[in-house]
Amino acid sequence: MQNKAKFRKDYKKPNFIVSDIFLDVQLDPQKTVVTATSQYERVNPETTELRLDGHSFQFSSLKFNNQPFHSYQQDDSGLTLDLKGIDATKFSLEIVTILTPAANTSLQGLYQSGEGICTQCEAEGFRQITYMLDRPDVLARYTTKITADKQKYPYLLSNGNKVASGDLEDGRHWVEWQDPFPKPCYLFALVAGDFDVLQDSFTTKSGRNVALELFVDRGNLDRADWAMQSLKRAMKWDEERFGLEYDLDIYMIVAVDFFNMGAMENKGLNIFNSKFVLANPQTATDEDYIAIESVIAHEYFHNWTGNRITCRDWFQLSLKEGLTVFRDQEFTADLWSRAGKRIEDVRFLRANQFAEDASPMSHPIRPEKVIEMNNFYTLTVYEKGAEVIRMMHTLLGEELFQKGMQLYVAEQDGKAATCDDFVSAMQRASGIDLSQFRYWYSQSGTPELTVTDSYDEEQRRYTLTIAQLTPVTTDQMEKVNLHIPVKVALYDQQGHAVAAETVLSLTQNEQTFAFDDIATKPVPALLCDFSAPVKLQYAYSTKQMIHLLRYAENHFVRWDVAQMLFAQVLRHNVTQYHQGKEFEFPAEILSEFYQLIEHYQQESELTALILTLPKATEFAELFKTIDPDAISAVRDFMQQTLAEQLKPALLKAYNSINLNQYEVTAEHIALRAMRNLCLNYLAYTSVGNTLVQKHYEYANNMTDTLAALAAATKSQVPCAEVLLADFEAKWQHDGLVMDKWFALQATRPEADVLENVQKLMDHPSFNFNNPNRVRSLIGVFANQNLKAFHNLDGRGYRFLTDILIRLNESNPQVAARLIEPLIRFSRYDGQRQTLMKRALERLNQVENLSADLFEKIEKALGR
Ligand code: B3K
Ligand code: ZN
Repeated sequence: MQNKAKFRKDYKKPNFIVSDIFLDVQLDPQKTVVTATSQYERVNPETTELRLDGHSFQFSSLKFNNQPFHSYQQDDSGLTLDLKGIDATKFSLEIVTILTPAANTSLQGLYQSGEGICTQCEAEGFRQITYMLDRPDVLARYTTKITADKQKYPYLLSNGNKVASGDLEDGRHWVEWQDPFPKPCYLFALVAGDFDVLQDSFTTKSGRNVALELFVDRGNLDRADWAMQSLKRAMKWDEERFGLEYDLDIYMIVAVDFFNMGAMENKGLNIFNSKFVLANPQTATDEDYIAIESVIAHEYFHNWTGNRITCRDWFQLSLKEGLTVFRDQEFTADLWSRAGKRIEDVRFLRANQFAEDASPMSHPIRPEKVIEMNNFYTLTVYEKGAEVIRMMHTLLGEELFQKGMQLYVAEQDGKAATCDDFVSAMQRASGIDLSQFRYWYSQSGTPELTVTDSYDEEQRRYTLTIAQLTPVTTDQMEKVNLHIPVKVALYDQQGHAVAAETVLSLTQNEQTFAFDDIATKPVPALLCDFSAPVKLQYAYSTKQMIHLLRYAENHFVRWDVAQMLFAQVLRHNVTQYHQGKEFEFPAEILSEFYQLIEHYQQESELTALILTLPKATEFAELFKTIDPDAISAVRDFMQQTLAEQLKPALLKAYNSINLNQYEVTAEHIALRAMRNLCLNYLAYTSVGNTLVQKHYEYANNMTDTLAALAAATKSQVPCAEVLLADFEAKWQHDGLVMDKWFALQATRPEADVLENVQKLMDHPSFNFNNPNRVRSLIGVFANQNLKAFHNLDGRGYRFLTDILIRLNESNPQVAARLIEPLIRFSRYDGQRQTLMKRALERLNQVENLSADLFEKIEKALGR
């Protein structure tokens, strides 16, 4: 029953709609009583049956128009009401359910987090609270009355505006909330707890005053400021760049410790994983600061792209997620550095989304078939979805894109829309034909572009021939040609741009583009700014790559050719490894890097990004069949060689950077990144131990502390143990900070790293029911420690399987995320494949296998 697939093509309009819901919640962690009184309307007069979704609670009673009603059938996923012979045009249902939030470890529906109680309803969690038409195209107005113990839960929150409150004689109190905006039930939220509150306000461009409230656990106010400032920046930016203004009188954010993902955009009441709220210089790194700002913005931006305009059905998820990721990426780019943001996003996409698209989970950004919706909050729907929006932006330009946005908002406000509605608005507003472009929504897989060129001296003509091919994926055997924007520029031998950046529209299988009036054979900069989420093949010589590294105006291009240089060294040496030959590192590349460091002051952010050696897992994506041992050995060699050969320049740069005061500014972040990049390499040289120890000792912020600790553990300098112990002693009371320590432990290069990880599961700061801890220790081990997890003794696989069996019971959603490295077995050699498949078979035998795990195992084993 629960493992039944749903198909996009089967979408049907609802037979009934709900206009209003009154929720009376008598809250208690052991026994919560929910009385839901809803106004239904039948919109399909033919129907005599009302099917409601609901499970995981105790069903107490049902009334139809205030009368007890018994004409229903209950099963393990819902309730079917038989309305034959009854006037059911308009009616009310009163449903009473009983819940136990304290026992709900799935962290969906209503659950206890720490001392508080909160909800998570997206995608289908509301049905764990009461019976409901739990689908995003049923929009209702909510009134929520919460009653609970006043001392334990002084704050009782829900969506919308507070309309009434009062005290009861038994020590309980109640608050009533009303949300004037009709919404799908996945946007419902409720929070009860004792918090410290940071209050602020924002005046919208039309002059309305919005109260801003940020709720954090008591004692955490000193870590709340950055999130609040971020919110205000996001509100302002959305008005300026997209013309979109906030609509309610109050905006609340609550930080909780137990949360399955990053955050949730519930109308007027965002609930956040505390990881994406809490920050001060002592506890958060520069990276954390930027991530917090971006998630705060992302959830805020959903108020328009997600809440005001929601999805017709869950297959359309990218309508709100792809678009909102695009919006948060643009926000960060506008506020910080456009090139830096682009580089980080592309690095992430290539290492993770490309891998997903080459896995059994491959699916289009608008999936066709789903068993467990939570499995489709993927990098494909989110990140590739954002790339698809970005390509439209590239094809239309900012002005026409904004025109398209305005049309989309005007047409769809207050409705549940589809991806087609969005593209259609873009096409009509711009007059640009997007008919072929739409295939990006239905086709999975990473397209491959093969580029060849020729130069005709006599005609002074340079031609680029670009061919496209999307290799078949597990979900889709037939592929079509896509409309791909390819941004290119041409450089002459002196490094001058002889053809400025221009967007070529590739629509056919193979196309030739000519550039006239080109005096000498140029070097092409291809896919500038990563204008499309594709893999690119062009036979660059080392000389050409170095030329672009030096002269390209586009910072992304410069970073990208450095990636190609690293890839070239890696590939060559993996072959050497397999042939038992010595490793080599071309001197011309080393000297180019040396020069870059010498001149880092011109562009410290870019230099640090260029010289960051890709992680083993990033390198792995360059291969069809991954050899973890070879990749790790070569990467170690590259790290060591770069460290030794660049040492004088690294030391000089390191010593030239002195930041006394910690400031979260673009300039300081870039300089810290550069200094810590130097430290990271220098740790592998003779000065390593002393330098790392000093760096740790003098650090006045978490960015530097963690940089020292990471450098120490990765390079295995003698002081590593002492520093790890010092950090542990200092932070063991704080799970969020300890996550950084757990993650470092999980990626240690020592041979006994797995035993260590297993031991750490008993650490007082570890908690198996907290997804952040599980991800930091176990997730990082399985996903980032390429060598140890894939050890041929098979212990890494067995360990993960044991964990997954436990999580299948306690938190299937987290289990389904964690299983990813196992289902990707086809990327490894036969021996590892056998071991990994054995692990999956074992999981498959588990009784009560959740839909979440079932769906992925089924796909992986090809059933
Ligand atoms: N919309 C939520 C994600 C919900 C995930 C449900 N499994 C957060 C976001 O994307 O903003
Ligand atoms: Zn989102």
